[in-house]
Amino acid sequence: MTPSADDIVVYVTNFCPYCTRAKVLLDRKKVSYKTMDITNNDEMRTWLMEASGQRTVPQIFIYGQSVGGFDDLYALDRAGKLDAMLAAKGLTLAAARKTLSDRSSGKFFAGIPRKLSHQSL
Ligand SMILES: N[C@@H](CCC(=O)N[C@@H](CS)C(=O)NCC(=O)O)C(=O)O
Repeated sequence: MTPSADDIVVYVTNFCPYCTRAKVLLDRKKVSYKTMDITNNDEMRTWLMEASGQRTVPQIFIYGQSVGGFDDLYALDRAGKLDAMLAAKGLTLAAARKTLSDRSSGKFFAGIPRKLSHQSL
């Protein structure tokens, strides 16, 4: 199935240790995500390079936003930003980052804007 901007997507190839590490990190977060194997798909590889600006795999997209490879995902987690991004379905990356800074202001509930909190995630 083709991923949409509502999905968390990990583009991978065969025999890719960094891909495995990215999936293990996301598994630990208990979020569902789609894995797209682009091993023999030159067209997708070309698209991915353009979309991510990087030529290695994995490439991770969180709700349509390119976050880079495993190192980038890990850095986001270490910086305490990944959980909010994963919870911020439907929001842009910028909004997800803002969510973190606004969390204590009362505008947000459980990491998502109150006005969206009635929607299922
Ligand atoms: N810093 C990158 C490293 C990714 C990486 O080196 N991936 C390997 C496969 S496991 C790759 O794409 N190698 C092909 C290349 O470097 O062109 C990350 O953390 O995702």
